[in-house]
Amino acid sequence: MVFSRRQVLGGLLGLGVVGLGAGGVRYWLGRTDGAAGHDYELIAAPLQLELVPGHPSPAWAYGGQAPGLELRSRQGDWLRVRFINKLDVPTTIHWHGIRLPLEMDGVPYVSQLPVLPGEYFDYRFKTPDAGSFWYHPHVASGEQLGRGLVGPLIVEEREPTGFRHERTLTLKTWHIDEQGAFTAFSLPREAARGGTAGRLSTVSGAHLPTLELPAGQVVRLRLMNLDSTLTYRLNLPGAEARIYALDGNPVQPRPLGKEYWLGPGMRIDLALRVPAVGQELALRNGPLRLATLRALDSAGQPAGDWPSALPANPVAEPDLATAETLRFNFEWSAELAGSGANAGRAKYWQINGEAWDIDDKSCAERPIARLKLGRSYIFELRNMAQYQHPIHLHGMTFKVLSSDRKSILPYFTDTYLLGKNERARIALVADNPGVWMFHCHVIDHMETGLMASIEVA
Ligand SMILES: [Cu+2]
Repeated sequence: MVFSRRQVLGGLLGLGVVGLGAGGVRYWLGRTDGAAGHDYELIAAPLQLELVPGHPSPAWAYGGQAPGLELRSRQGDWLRVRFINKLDVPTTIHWHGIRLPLEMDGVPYVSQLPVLPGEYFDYRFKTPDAGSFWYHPHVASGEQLGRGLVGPLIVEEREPTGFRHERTLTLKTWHIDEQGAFTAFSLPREAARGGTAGRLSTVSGAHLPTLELPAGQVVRLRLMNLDSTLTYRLNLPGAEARIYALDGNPVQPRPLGKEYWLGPGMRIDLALRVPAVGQELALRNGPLRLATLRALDSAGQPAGDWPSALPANPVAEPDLATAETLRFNFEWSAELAGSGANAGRAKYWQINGEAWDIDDKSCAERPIARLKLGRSYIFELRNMAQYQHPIHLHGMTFKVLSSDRKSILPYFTDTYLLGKNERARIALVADNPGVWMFHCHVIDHMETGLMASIEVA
């Protein structure tokens, strides 16, 4: 594997995000090629974040925010991000859900070398699919995501959709105590179960915020679970809400229903009809309020209509008739942090009998499956334990076909929430060459074994 030469930062201190005001703007206008320059200068740096009033937390931020700056691209265009590491630890950026070349995928020692303190790395890739995506490191993920290195990436449709209003709502529950100090991102007894949960819920960086939305209008809510552990059982009691996209891929619009289980790394795009002026809705996780949505006077705008379905993304349709079936068992592992030859990190989880070791740089040289470029595959996923696993594949989008636990309307995604003891079938066309991570997005599970690589060649 050949890596790009390390790019060492010189004379760039003090620069912010080029040309951007707060909240991000459409930055792709007037841009035609990916050859030179960049659209964003994105800095990772420490930030004192006030999550608990009066008590700063020593967070890590992208673009001076945690969760990070919202990046925007347009379907089919290049996104060019100069990433500058001003932390005192190595890091990378992985672009969750984006189908891109391996060398832009942000996995240390697989797609690139870690970006060392003081260095920069130019990420440049086309964004083939429109939707709600996100970005985060793939190095020391428990701490780095835990301290706030997570951010939304919105890829806009090429043509206007029927939505006139939209809001991005990021969900993250922080591992901090009542004084704002960080608590353990991983506890062994939790890692071996559902993962170590945080304590303070936030929506777009604020605890229990009140968010104002235009009364009577239909608003696209991009809800993104950027948490390391929690599955949110999202519900909006009394609301008129319809699902328009799951994890960055459009679906036929349908009612939100009672609740939707949004696992770590997953996203859901809802159309919400905002009620009359002054009325409020509760965005909840099960019975727990996450945020209040308040309807604000929308200054005489005519009532909004439900937009038509979003245009499908150009994802190849797997050929089920010729597809080869591969089986993946997600299991508990008995291998605890040992001594002697087994010294090191505990491994509580494994895939087909193999536990990934995040400290072993050679793991990716032993892919758990080798796929032939251009062929279709069916993966049978089997969860052998009673904890759920949001299973994520890098580099390619897959189609969820069926489950033994619930009825599935087949849809394309990058992450599937595999429920306890569930069996599910997914399918894909192996159309992106490389060595791709296949892992659980409960970070505690990933860091204690539940990761593998899949080679496409
Ligand atoms: Cu898991």
